[in-house]
Amino acid sequence: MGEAAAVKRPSGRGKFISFEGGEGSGKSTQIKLLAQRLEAAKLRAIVTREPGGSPGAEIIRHLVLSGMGKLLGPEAETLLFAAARDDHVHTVIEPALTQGTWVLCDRFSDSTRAYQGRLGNVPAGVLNAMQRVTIGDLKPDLTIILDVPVEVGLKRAAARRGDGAPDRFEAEDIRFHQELREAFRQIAAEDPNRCVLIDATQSKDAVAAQVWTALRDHLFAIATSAGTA
Ligand code: T5A
Repeated sequence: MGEAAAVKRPSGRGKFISFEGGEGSGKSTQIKLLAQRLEAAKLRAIVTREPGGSPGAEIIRHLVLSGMGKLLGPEAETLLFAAARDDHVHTVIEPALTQGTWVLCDRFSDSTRAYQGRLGNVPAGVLNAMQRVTIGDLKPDLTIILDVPVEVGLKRAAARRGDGAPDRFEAEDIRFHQELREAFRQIAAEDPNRCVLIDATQSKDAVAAQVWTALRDHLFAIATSAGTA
């Protein structure tokens, strides 16, 4: 039986899947592999990213990753991420989900919790207020958190970058990245119904197989048991 026939597909609103993790953990690689697999299963999906994903948000992405936001301080930098997310959610993510298209997003609000919250010490009350304005009740149906030791992730990111300069966050010191890893592991532990933590030191294909298992267990199983497939 082919993959398309084997998967019971839900109808109606699209599913929202975010990928999170430290620098170089393999998010972009896994999103591409998942998009190909969903396409083979005849599911309509778009791949997008944060910061960015819409024309307005891509302008803010450029600003933030250049280091400009850092000069303004953690709270102002958080506002920039929030402005980018607001545009992205309203012009790309929500319209796609409403049309039944699945959305695969490279980073979303958990990145704000980890980078600006835990690492930037922006208070939870500030983050919650911004979240209410930008995304309201929207949250991913499934979040894949790719976990790699910091040295592995930074080495991969450096190899991919070649001679280019590290961006605003890649340039932070090793302790920053270690705490970041802990922040994502904590997010996964606190919300096991939504988050799946995957050991991303494995081969690309082995990680992709675990991503697919997570979809099957968290999304397809729910859709099937709800009788919507
Ligand atoms: N940010 C973002 C915030 O501070 N707050 C927020 O709210 C949001 C949304 C975005 C930055 O913005 C910050 C976080 C980020 O620092 P970015 O340029 O989008 O920056 O970069 P990242 O999201 O950090 O992603 P990276 O581009 O660093 O890495 P990926 O996508 O995780 O990794 P990927 O797939 O490009 O892989 C890196 C290299 O490793 C290889 C790949 O081929 C590639 O060469 N690789 C593997 N090698 C061996 N085994 C595997 N399993 C491999 N998987 C991938």
